[in-house]
Amino acid sequence: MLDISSSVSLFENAGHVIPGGVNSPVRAFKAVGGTPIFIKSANGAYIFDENDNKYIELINSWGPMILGHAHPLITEAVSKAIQNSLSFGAPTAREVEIAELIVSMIPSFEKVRMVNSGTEATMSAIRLARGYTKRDKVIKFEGCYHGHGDSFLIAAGSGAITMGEPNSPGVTKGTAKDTLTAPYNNLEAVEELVNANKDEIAAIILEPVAGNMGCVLPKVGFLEGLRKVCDQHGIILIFDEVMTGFRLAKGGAQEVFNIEPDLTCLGKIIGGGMPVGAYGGKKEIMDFVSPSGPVYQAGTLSGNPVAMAAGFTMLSYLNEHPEVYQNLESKTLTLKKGFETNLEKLGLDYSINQIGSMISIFFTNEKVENFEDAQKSNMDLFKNYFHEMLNRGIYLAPSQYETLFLSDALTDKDLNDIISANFESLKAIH
Ligand code: KE4
Repeated sequence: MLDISSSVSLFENAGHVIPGGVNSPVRAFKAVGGTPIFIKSANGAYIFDENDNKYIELINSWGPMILGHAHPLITEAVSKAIQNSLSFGAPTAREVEIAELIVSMIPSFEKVRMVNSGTEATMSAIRLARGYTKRDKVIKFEGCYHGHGDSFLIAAGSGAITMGEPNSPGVTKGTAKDTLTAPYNNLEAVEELVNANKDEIAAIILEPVAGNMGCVLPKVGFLEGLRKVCDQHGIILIFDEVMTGFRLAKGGAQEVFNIEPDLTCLGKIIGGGMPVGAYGGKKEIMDFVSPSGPVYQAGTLSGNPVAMAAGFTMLSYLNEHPEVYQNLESKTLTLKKGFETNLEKLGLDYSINQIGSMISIFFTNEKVENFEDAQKSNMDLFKNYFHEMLNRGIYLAPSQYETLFLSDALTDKDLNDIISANFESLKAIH
């Protein structure tokens, strides 16, 4: 067992002054139990905790560190930017540069607005869709997470076409009634909702590849079907690419699946590890955003020069080195093949979903195509697996409902170490 005594005492102290001892719930290890590891530093594919234990990293700050931690180009850009002060609250040349770069990278973009988180991006996109269409209702999918905006903290309604119910205290019934939910990959359910709420639906929002119920891919025809429904009924199609943007390709999932949403939300990689989000799309819609239009949205630190320096450096590198995506896919396929071989050797037939550098093992032998399927996973097995891997120095997302993200800093030896730890851990829990 690793000595994590420093994390234990830090977590104890943290609990006295921070709700749950963390600044974001998933970090508290609630789904897997035990003490969250307090990280002191990270470099490339490795993170180090407060007891100097070294882990191979497969969370990468939930996506942003696609090139690995402390990439010299990014740390250098940030160090340089800081010399000129940290924030002006006024327009800067760098914001124009990064906006031009993002518009050139994301197929559906004509204009983009920078914000400070994925949540801000999705909240703003929904408000814009409602303002533009003058309609109130939105459709989201069970198991898709779009940040902590009130309109998204909604459980599925009791019936297929009943309105949503709050799934957090503090979200009002008034808000919940305007969010309808459908099972992911279920086009018929969407058509039923649209027909039952004629001309009342402003937007359909989804993760084009889901990463918040574990990694779940769109079934063939699902995204195309949503595009068609939106075109037929004047509904704004919003891709939440906070995870998939710049991860699956430089143009995100919309490039991979060749589908043009009307609005796209971005986060994570866009900031290179700094707090950045963005939303964008066709100029006809984006020009509805203040100050060019009536839909209000603002932010003191939006387009912050230090964050823009990190983000611009990250995106420029990805834009100029498309080979990163081939590398990432090949490393992830090596991992997937290793996991599949291990499962076969141990007579286990758990499901693995993978696309690009996103991968999840579900502890169920059934296909996982939506949230209901994902819920069939054996959570106790996942929990034990998580800790077996952690104790072997492999840092996984502490929930079955999260996806793993690889970085291009992983070496062949790292991949082999992960595959060996996977075998030993699976063996240990069965
Ligand atoms: P943030 O507000 O956390 O930057 O982004 C919210 C968000 C929006 N859309 C998608 C598809 C997302 O995955 C996220 C945030 N992802 C989680 C991981 N499942 C962030 C980790 C956390 O909540 O601490």
